Amino acid sequence: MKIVSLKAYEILDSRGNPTVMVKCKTENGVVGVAKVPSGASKGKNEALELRDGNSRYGGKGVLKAVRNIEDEISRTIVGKNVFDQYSIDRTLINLDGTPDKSRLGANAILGVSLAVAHAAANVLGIPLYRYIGGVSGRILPTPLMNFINGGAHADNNLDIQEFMIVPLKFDRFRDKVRCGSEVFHTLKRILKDKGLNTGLGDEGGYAPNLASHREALNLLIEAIEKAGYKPGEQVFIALDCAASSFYNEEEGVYEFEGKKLSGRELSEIYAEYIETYPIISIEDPFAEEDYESWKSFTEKFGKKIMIVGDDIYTTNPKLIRKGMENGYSNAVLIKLNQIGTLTETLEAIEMTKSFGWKPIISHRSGETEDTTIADLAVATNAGWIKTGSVARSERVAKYNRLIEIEWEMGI
Ligand code: 2PG
Ligand code: MG
Repeated sequence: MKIVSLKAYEILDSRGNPTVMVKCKTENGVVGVAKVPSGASKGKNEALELRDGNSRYGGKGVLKAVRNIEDEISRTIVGKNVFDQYSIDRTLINLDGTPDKSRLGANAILGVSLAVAHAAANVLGIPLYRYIGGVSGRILPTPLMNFINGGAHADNNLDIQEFMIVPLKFDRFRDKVRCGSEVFHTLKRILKDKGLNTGLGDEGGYAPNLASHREALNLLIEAIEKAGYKPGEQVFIALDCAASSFYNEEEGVYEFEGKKLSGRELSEIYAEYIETYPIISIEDPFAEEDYESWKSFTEKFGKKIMIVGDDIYTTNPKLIRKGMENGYSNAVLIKLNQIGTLTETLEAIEMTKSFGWKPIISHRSGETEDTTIADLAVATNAGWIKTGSVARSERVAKYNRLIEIEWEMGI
């Protein structure tokens, strides 16, 4: 089934910044649509998001990426078989010709790669998770729900970027969502009673100023309990420290809660958190270049919790392999736009699993209503998804899509 056209549009993401939308049309008139997300706390090795850099949208326009899709990429991809996903992705990578997809833009390339996959699924009349996962994609992921936002995602005083609850011990996905929603609303009441701000951050979690990171953890525990759930039995806690964002590269120290800390001192603080709270996962506990801290922390806690590499791997199979060889972590955050094509993302997931590590399929802080990651999580049996809070439609869209898939599967 031939691709007959690629159309691209400059649209907005959830932060009001421009991003890329792509429509791929096949010869029988079927269309596949994809909308590309965008991060705020980025790894240094991420594929490059092409921005115009002129006066429009404060330099963030994506008209160059749009033009690249409609000119050069269209000329190469139109006429190809929509089912040749691997070969289309390879063609895009070769056409770009740079290691970080900076010539055509990873936003342009990912938009096309995903629009092609959606078109292929639509031609077959099957959902995307079935197209990607075939009969083997069947596991609904456990969500890591970000209820307190800090770091680069909020204007408050929290260094740690994401405080998440993990409703784990429930049979069905929709029960995990219900638990999340109940805890979220209970947390709002608690914040209100304490006179704390209930405004939301970029990923839909609350973003109050707090006395310490421990206060954030205590608030989550209180909310879980007051909502009628048992922390440490049914509901757990996960953190994304995004530590590169509070790492002072020149001095080689972490600027955390107003102090300057070494990697070892920061590890000790995390160790205390792990002892006190039912933490099952810590993402980016250290800066992406602080390999020694990653390694010794994983040696100590790798058997007990998930230690998740995001900025350190950027969904890049080569970097994930290096992490495995050196024992940096035991889990990998998977973001389509860090690497830039669907098939490279699938390769990263496969590799992660082949080491016995856990993949966590993830949104970006700048999102759209696109729900590809929900289908991807089911298709690959990833087991985990991180897609923000239960408020704000760009986050909720993913939860709703997973609820729909669960019903469709008859679970
Ligand atoms: C992260 C992500 C998503 P951003 O650090 O894991 O939560 O944030 O998209 O800003 O990189
Ligand atoms: Mg992260």
